[in-house]
Amino acid sequence: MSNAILIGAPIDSGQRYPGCLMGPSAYRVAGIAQAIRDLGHGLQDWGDVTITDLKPVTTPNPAVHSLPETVAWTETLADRVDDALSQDGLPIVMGGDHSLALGTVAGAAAFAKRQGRPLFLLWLDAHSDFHTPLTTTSGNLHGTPVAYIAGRDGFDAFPPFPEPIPPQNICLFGIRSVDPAEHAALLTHDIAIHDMRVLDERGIVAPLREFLTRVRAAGGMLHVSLDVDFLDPSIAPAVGTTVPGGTTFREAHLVMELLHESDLVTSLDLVELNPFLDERGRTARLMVDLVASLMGRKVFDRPTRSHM
Ligand code: 5AB
Ligand code: MN
Ligand code: MN
Ligand code: MN
Repeated sequence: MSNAILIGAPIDSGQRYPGCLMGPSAYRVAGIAQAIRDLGHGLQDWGDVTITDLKPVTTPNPAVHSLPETVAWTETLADRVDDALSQDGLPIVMGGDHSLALGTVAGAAAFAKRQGRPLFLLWLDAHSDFHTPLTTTSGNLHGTPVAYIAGRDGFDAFPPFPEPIPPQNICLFGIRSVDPAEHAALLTHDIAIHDMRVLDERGIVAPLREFLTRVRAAGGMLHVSLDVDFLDPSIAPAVGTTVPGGTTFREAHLVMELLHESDLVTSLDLVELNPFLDERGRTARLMVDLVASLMGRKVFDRPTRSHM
């Protein structure tokens, strides 16, 4: 059983579609705490994080906006996630847009470094989020966390990433929208890219198991970052950056069920939910149900499972 720690991160500054800051409230209204408790886990809610003083940081790319806010969120969330892991907790960070992962993964990396354990990253997303502040053309920093985590240049305004994750320990899953500058950079990094073309052909099970086997063999920690746009917009409309051709209801649950059975997940982000764009709460409820699958809710509960 886990000691789940909910951390609200009401962040809107990494993109330009106001509403993600209502995400933490929507998850609470949709019953995330009770869903986790019902599965027998411990549960604390640390409330919503806030930022205070902004530093006058700059970047040469004039397109970038909200850099001081994003740097402040990064520092604060890294600290909160590190604290939660240090208390033997499973931090579940409720966003907020995906720029929050600049901080959450930095916190997990700082903790992993002290433990002498490698950190792995599973990125469930329509996008590769591999821009740097220098290459982004939209200027939206929610498109940059994977580059920061992998140790790419261009993040001078940010705290140095504690221990960049080697590309071989990063797995992008579900992607179907990659900008030219991201594509060029991905070609020079040995990151596992399971785009939708690959998942259509191979299904989700084999590629995910391959990655989880590597995490287990290395004795690694595993951070999972779940972007709402990983899901097909027909089942998850509450997101600013919809991309057709996403994962189905059952594919997404199966990912979560396999993650639960692996018992490898040590921290989790829920990002990009924009409740203002939802239809009667269905996206928030689906995200909570996916968390429940990750925490052990089953379609049919058998006493033992023999198919692993
Ligand atoms: B998300 C885009 N590549 O840089 C850009 O939703 C989209 O966190 C980024 O995955 C999407 O603006 C960021 C076009
Ligand atoms: Mn601390
Ligand atoms: Mn994303
Ligand atoms: Mn995305």
